[in-house]
Amino acid sequence: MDEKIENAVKLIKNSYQISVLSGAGISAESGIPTFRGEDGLWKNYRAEELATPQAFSKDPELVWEWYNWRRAIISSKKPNPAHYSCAKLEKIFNSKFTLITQNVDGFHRLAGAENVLEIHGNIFEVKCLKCNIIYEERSELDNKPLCRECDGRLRPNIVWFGESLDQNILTNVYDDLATTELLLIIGTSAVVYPAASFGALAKQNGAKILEINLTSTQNSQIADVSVQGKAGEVLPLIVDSL
Ligand code: BJW
Ligand code: ZN
Repeated sequence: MDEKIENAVKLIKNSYQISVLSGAGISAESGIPTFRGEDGLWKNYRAEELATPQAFSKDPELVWEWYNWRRAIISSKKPNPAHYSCAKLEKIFNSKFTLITQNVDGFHRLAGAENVLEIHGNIFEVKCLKCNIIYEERSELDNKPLCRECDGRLRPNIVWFGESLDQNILTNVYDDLATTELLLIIGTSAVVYPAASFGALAKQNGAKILEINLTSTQNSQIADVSVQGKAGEVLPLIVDSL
């Protein structure tokens, strides 16, 4: 076995409580475009230009067009071996396992994981700007969707730049990062805060860090083991050796 994989297996075996922080890279092999890098553009817009409350106020139909395009892609794809390996880890560690994801595609739950903290929301949920109701909406939407309760304007239930993350979810995240013994950081460029700081925080709190990514990131420097490769290939190798 590759030495890095062997070391990764050891890190997991030596832990009683583990956590995962995932980003867009874990869904890349499912065929979901990541945000940054070559496939991160949509009609020449960057995510930073569309995922803001200002962009939505200025041109809600454009922002909905982007989300409807992404909703359609995600609906037509499925979880990959990396998502299933995370669910397997939860089966092994039971209540001593937490999955923190920046992804809004819902693939971790679809693959069977239960203790999932979706810190940036879920693309299949909508929020009414008039009555504030949040509900799941999987059916196809037009670019000017209205609330089923009050006819108010809907937005995606997603955390945009400049918006606060849900306080209850954040409390759970920070509680977890205070006690976890190992944080697996999978497929995130670690440039968007606060998630970009979770690795360093866990490390300060005494956790070991295992990173899986195609390239190096700011987390590579603090990682105890950093494996460069595809999550859908590397993670099953590790988990199936436990
Ligand atoms: C693979 C792979 C394979 C590919 N296998 N790997 C402190 C300092 C500076 C700025 C701030 C700060 N605190 C807050 C801010 C402002 C801002 C921010 O961070 N800005 C930065 C850009 C500098 N943060 C916020 O506004 C957050 N709110 C907040 O903090 O509120 C309080 C506050 C507000 C204002 C000021 C101060 C405090 C909210 C952030 C919300 C982010 N939302 C988005 C879009 C909405 C979701 C959606 O529509 O889907 O979430 S942005 C977008 O980036 C999305 C992602 O979840 C997020 C992270 O991206 P991710 O997952 O890392 O993807 P990529 O594409 O960047 O990387 C993919 C990685 O995978 C790469 O590394 C590849 O190599 C790898 N890879 N294939 C393994 N097969
Ligand atoms: Zn409403």
